[in-house]
Amino acid sequence: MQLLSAYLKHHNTDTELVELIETLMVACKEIALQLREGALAGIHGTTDNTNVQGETQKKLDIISNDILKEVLLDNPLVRGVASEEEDDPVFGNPNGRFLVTFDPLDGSSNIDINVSVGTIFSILEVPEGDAADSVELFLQPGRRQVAAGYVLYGPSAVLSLTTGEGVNMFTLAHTGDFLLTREDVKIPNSTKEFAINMSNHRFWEPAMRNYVGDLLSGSEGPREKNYNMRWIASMVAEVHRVLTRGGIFTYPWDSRDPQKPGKLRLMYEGNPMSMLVEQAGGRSTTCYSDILDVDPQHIHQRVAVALGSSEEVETLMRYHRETPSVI
Ligand code: P6P
Repeated sequence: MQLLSAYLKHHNTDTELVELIETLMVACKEIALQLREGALAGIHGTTDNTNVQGETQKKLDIISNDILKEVLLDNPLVRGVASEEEDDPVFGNPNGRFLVTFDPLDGSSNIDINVSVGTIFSILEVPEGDAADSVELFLQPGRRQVAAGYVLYGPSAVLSLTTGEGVNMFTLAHTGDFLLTREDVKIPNSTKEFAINMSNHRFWEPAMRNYVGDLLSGSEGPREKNYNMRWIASMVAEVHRVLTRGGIFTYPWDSRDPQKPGKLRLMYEGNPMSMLVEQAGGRSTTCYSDILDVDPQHIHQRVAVALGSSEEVETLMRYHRETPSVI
C-alpha cells in the first residue's frame, strides 16, 4: 500500500502542495482521534454559540475548527484560511502561497448519534499581484482550485483527494499513515439511487417536484426504472457514496428562504465537492449550470447543488430547462 506523500510525489505533484496536504492531514488525524473518543472525551453536545450561518455550534465544530486553523496557519505556505465557523478569513504568513477554505466538521448534527461526519477542504493559490490581506483573495471561481478533498470520519477515516489529476482515496491506518486504497475513482454515468431531503418537497421549484415525482413513479413512470433513496444529512457521506458507487445527491433551492440559492455553501462545500465529482467523471451543477463556473461574491455564499452520475444530473437539468423557473 502506497503512502499518501509517496503517491503524490511519484505523480509529480507540486512539492509545496504535497507539504500543504500533509499539513492538512495532521489536523484531520487529530480531529479523527477526538471523534473516536466520542462521549468519553465529554466533547459531544452543543455550545451556547451561533455561527455566522445562524447554526448552533457543536463543541466538536469549534474544536475541529481550532485544530485546522492552528495547524494550517503555523505553515508558512498558508497565506490565510476561511472557515464555515469563522465570520471572516484569518490570515497568516503575508508571503504565503496558498489559501485554504474548509468546513471543519460537515454533518455535525450527526455527531451525537454516531453517524459519519467529515472535514471538507479547498485549496486556492493567492492571485498574482494581490498584496493586501482581504476576503477578496478567496473569491475565485471553483475552477481555480489547485486541490480539493474531504476526510470522511466513518467506520474508517478516508481521504478523497484531487489535485486535478483524477480522484484517489487513502485510508487512515492505525500507524497514523494515509494509505492508497482506491486509485483513479470513476463515477458510473447512470444510477438508480438518489439522495434528497424529501421533507422539503412542498418548497421546491416545480421542475424539482416533477423530476423527483418521476423517480418515485419507478418502472411504471417515464423513467422506466425503479430507484432507491438515501438521505444521511451529511454531505461528505453522500458524496462518498456517489464517488464509490454512483448516484445523484441534490440540495436544491427552496422557497423557505427564497433569497438564498440553496442551503449548502459554495466556497467550502459546493466547490471542493464539485472538483472531486468532475475529476471522477461526474457532473456538479446548480440544477442550471456548473457550480465550478459560479463567480463568488461572498465567502459564505450559498449555492444549490445537484451532483453525481453525469446522465442523471443532465436529466435533472433537462427538467429545469423545460419547466418555467420560479426563482
Ligand atoms: P438537512 C449538514 O448540516 C449539511 O450542511 C450537509 O452536510 C447536509 O447534506 C445537509 O446540511 C443536511 O441538511 O436540511 O437535511 O438537515
